[in-house]
Amino acid sequence: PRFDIDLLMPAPMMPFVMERLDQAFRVCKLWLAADREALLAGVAPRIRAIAAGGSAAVTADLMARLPRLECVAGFGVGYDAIDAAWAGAHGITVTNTPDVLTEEVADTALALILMTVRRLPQAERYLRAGRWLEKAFPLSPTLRGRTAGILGLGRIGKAIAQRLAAFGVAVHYHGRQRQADVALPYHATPLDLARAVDVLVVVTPGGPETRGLVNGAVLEALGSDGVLINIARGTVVDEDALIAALRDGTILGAGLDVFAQEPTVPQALLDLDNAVLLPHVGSATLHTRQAMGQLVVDNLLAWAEGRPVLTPVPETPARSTRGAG
Ligand code: 8YV
Repeated sequence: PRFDIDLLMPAPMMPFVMERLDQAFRVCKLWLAADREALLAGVAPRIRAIAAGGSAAVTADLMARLPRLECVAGFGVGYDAIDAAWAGAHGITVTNTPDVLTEEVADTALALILMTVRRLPQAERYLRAGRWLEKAFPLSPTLRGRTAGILGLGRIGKAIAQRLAAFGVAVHYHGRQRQADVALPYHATPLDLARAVDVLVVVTPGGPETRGLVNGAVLEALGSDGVLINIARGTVVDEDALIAALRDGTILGAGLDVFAQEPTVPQALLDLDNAVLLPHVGSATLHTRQAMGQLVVDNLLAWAEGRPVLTPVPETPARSTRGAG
């Protein structure tokens, strides 16, 4: 390899990412080991970087076992599986893959909104079941005249808002702070936002700060004509409260790309006809996943060459981006 650096890879990544990392580093592929614990104990003193693919958890416990760790490069814009606060406090750089997936995820969100409101998956199932031959598919609810609320108006939230505007849908938002340069109506709490809209789109980061933010009260405020869309993290929504709200008509429907315990989806959700369920495909195109994978590689190469990493997360202290030298 090009660098005299040991890199830990806890879970498999895209083949081209693994190839490029193999060319640059000595890569310890943890998932291949028969005895992971033994392998980890052996390499731990030498590991200086982690490439964290998929939902591989990079916990404080794991990082604390790696005394020379300097850089954790995550695949994905969301990095709730990485304890970035702990890393930041210990001078460890954490990177994610923002920007390159923004438009893709926003496209998925719009698709999910239309699928859910217009009941398009149900209509397709109806056709395939041969039921069209008997009678026309029942008339569906509409996007016309709706107001959407973006919960978390970051890069992806703004790309969704832009698309909704093109569809003639009014957009409001809630975030931790009102944004001075945003003209959209702001609501100080998720509850206030839910009261004002009938499509609630969850685009917040995951993690402890947003856990259960969309609870039973928020769903009740969204109302019986309301639609919940979640393309963020399953943890942001109280899944049990959502199931109850879908079942008893507290809300009209839900479009979900993310779940609390992926890839397990509760049977209660599978049983509900007013839920549209996708297997976490928000960014899942070859084009966008390649861009994300390349950004993981580029962040690690920048760090190894002593350059600033391209996309550090905010928890990363500035001084830790000095690189490996
Ligand atoms: C990926 C994501 O599916 O970027 C994110 O935060 O959730 C998705 O792009 C995820 O990184 C797991 O591979």
